[in-house]
Amino acid sequence: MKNRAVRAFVHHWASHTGAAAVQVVSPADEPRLIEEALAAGEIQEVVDGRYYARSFVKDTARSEERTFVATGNPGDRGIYNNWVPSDQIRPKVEALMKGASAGKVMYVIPYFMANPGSPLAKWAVGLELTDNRLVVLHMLRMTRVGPEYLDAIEGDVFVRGVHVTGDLDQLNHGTPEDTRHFVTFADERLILHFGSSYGGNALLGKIAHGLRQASYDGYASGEFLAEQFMLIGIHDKQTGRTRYIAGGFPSASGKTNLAMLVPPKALAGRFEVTFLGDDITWLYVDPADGRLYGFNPEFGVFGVAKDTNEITNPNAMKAVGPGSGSLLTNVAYNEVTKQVWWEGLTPKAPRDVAGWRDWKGELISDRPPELQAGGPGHEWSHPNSRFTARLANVPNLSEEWSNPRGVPIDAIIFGGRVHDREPLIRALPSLAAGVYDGLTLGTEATAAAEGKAGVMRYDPMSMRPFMSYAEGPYASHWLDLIGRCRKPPVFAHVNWFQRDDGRYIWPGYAENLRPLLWLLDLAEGKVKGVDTPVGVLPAADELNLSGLSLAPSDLERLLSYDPALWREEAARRQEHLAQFEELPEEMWKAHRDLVAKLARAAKSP
Ligand code: SPV
Ligand code: MN
Repeated sequence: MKNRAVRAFVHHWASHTGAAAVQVVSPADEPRLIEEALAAGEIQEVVDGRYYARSFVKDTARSEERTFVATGNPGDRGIYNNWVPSDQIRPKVEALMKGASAGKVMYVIPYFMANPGSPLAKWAVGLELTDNRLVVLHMLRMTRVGPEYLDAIEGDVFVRGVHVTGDLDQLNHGTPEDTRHFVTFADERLILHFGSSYGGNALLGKIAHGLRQASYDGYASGEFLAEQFMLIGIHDKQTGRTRYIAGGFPSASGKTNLAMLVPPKALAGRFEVTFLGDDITWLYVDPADGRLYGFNPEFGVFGVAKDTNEITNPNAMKAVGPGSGSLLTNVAYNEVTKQVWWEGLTPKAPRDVAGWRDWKGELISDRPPELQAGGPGHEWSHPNSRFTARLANVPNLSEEWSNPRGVPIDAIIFGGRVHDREPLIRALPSLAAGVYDGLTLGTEATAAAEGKAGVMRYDPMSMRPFMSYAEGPYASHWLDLIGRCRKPPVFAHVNWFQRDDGRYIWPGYAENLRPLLWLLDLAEGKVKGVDTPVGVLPAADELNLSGLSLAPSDLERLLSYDPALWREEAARRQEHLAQFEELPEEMWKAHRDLVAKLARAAKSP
């Protein structure tokens, strides 16, 4: 690698971590690294050119408590970003990393979070140093890798990432002495992650650079937004047009399924959904046409395996299918047949348990007979088990995926899991109402996750775990940036999760295309909708329901709202918003508008 700043950085950290050797990675190294990882037992073969890995049992997900944003400016402290002063945390992380890669190879991964030629190219260049070969194999799928990306730059404008695995058995996970540290020094564009080799904790291009660092850069420069959004095209074969929707949904609430959607039979003749991204979108305004453009900075999909099957996500099944070279992590593995299984892949776990091991590596046949079929608390796979596939393997990948400019965004949607209050879809009448809706986005804690089941966890813009600066300025930046559009996108809130006594009222998955088509019709004035205090809802006859049988009472529930529940929600939002300093007045005004409309709605019969 030619860049002097790159060489200096590598020298410094190789010496600090005590690595035994340094290797620069390019895609040509993939076959060799696979061979080495197989030989070392780090991965195992899955039938037809795929690979299986297990992570350390206590290292299976992101850890929000151990993730920090550090800067030199106390004004960057927000409610959710876990801000710490850089000078306080830097010595701690550096001490933990000192000598911690002794005897290991330090892999140098030059990567790029955009398409070459992107107007945001300057923010997309990164360098990850890691002492873990499996992390390299993931990065080769999740990012564009190659020394040329860093050789092309002048000076030192690249994100510097150092990942040191540490002795995973000795990190005191979940105790007051927990030594894991995942720190983004946002004003220095430096990422130091110590103590995990899993997912976003270790693949630094993804959420550390792609979300935390990039959203800070976007704010500091005033030029862009980086959000945990999926990005799709909806192509209408009748008109020949494709319109684009970006959407924020909290982690693990169906973004990948939505982005890979195959239209239901009755709509498939006319519409096609094309995949741009399933987890991250960078957004900017092109002054040439005054439109908001978005692109996916990633090169692959790191998707939740649980419940992925031919019905919920047929395209994902193909993306991880034979010959795809995909990696599967923490699912169940059969060491005899070399097959994989996860909860929801089929209704029941394989009946013949011979050769099967659960995600911890334990033989299913060693379990007492009544626990061999799995079930709550005894799952074969981990709930955060994942597949890692290249975008090139996603069957509905958009032709525009490699367009350096990205795609013009027609609509922005937000959605969480809400069992009673949120209608199927409600369009929001203005930019301020849309940003307000994003800031008050919430999802109900499920029994499996943290928090009390059913209790609302607010997750602003679905960025709560990835916030890098304070929420007030964050809202201002949104208003400012999208306010520059001459043709701004429409905003809407969606909810696939309304329940009636536990039963989901809306079938979800492929059917989710229907409310999105309504939104696009509304944006073009083809339908009018029904004006309510919470936004514009579809009239029952405006939703294309052909081929779907839905009880009229269910449809009515999906397309209505309950003012009493919304008044309770408005009171919670008041508290939620009051935490944020320097919240722009437009947000309070949007909140007061909602409260006033709800009060009037309550008085009418
Ligand atoms: C998420 O948790 O939102 C992810 C997976 O996308 S990870 O990269 O591990 O954060
Ligand atoms: Mn995510």
